Amino acid sequence: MLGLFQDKPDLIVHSRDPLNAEPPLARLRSRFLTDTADFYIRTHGNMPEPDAEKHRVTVKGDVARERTWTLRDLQGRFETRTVTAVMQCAGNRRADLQEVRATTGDPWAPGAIGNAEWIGASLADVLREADVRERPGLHVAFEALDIARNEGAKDAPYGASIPLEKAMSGEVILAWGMNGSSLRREHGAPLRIVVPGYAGVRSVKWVSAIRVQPKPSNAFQQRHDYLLFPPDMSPETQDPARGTAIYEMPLNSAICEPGPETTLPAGSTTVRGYAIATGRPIVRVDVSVNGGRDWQQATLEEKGDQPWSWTFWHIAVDLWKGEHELVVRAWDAAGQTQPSRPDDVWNFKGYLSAAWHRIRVRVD
Ligand SMILES: Nc1nc2c(c(=O)[nH]1)N[C@H]1C(S)=C(S)[C@@H](COP(=O)(O)O)O[C@H]1N2
Ligand SMILES: [Mo]
Repeated sequence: MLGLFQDKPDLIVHSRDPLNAEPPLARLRSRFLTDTADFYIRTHGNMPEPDAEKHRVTVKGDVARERTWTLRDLQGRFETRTVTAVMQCAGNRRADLQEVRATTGDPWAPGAIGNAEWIGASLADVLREADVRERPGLHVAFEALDIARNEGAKDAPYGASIPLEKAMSGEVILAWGMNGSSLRREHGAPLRIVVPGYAGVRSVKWVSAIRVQPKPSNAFQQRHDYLLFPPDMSPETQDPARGTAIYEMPLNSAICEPGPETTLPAGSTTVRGYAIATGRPIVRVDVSVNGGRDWQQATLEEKGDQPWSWTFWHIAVDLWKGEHELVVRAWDAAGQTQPSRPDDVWNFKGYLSAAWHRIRVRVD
C-alpha cells in the first residue's frame, strides 16, 4: 500500500483501508488527459495483485461457447482499441450534498473524476467471440477478485452489471492499459472494464468473469448500493425497490481554479474548470462572480472528436475587493442545465451531486 502513496503523493486521502483518494483540483485541471499519478482511486475492500501471466477471465452464462482467456490470449486474439473516456464516481462532489444534510459515504470534492486513454479489447468483440445470444433485456455482469466490505451486509466479491445493449455498443472496453502503460494495480490490473458515460461503479476492476444473464448482477454494489433514492428515504427506511440503479451520469461542471477560500489580488483572475455531459456535447458554460445573479460565457477549450471526454473551460473575470461567490453551470446540446441548489438533488447516499458549483473567494 505504501508504494502507491509514494507514486501518488499529492492525493487527498479520504480513507486508507479501503483506499479512497482524489487529486487536488488544480492538478486535476492541469492536463486534459489526467496523469495516472493524479487519478482518483476508489476501492471497496482489498486491492488484489493477481499474476498478470496467470490471471484469466471467463466469459459465461447466455453464450453458446464459454471461453477463458489470459491477458496474453486477449492481446493476441482481439484488435486493440483505445477509447478516451472520463471515469467518474457516482459520489463525485458529494461534499456539497453533505453541506445540506448528512449523507453516508466519503466527502468527495469534485476530484473523483479523471479522463484517461483506455487500451484493450472491445467488450462487444469479446462477447461475440463467445457467441453471445443477443436478446433484448439481457445484462452483462462482471465478477471481481476483491472482497468488498459491505455496509449492513456480509463481505462479498465486488460485482456490478450493465445492460447487454451497452456492452455491445463498441465503446465498452476490457482494458489492460491506461495512458500508454499497463494498468496499475490500484486501477484494476491486469484487466478491468471501462464503461464510458456510466458511473465508475460499473467499470469493474480486477475482473475475473463476465456473465451474460437475464437479470442485473446479484452483487451488493448492484442491488443495494449505488441506487438513487428519493429524498424522503433514510438509511433506516431504505427500500431497494424504490431506488434507481445509477448508470448514466448527469450533466455536471466544477471550478478547479482558483480553489475554495483562496485569497486573490484585485483585478483579473482566470477561472478554470471542467464540464461533462453524457451522450450530448457541452455547448456552453456560464460563470458568475456574484452568486448566480449575472453570468458570463466561458471559453470552451478545443478537444477534437472525444465524445466520452470532459470539456475544459476558462474565463478571465475582474474581481474587486471583498468576498465573492464564484459559480459555474454547464449546458448540453438539448438546452439542459444543472439544478441551482444541492438541496434540489439531496439523497441520503449522496449520489449524483450535480448542482451549480459554488466557491467563495476573498479579494484583498
Ligand atoms: N473490483 C472493483 N471494481 C471497482 C471498484 C471496486 O472497489 N472494486 N470501485 C468502483 C468505483 S465505485 C469506481 S468510481 C471506479 C474507480 O476507478 P479507479 O479507482 O480506477 O479510479 O472503480 C469501480 N470498479
Ligand atoms: Mo464510485
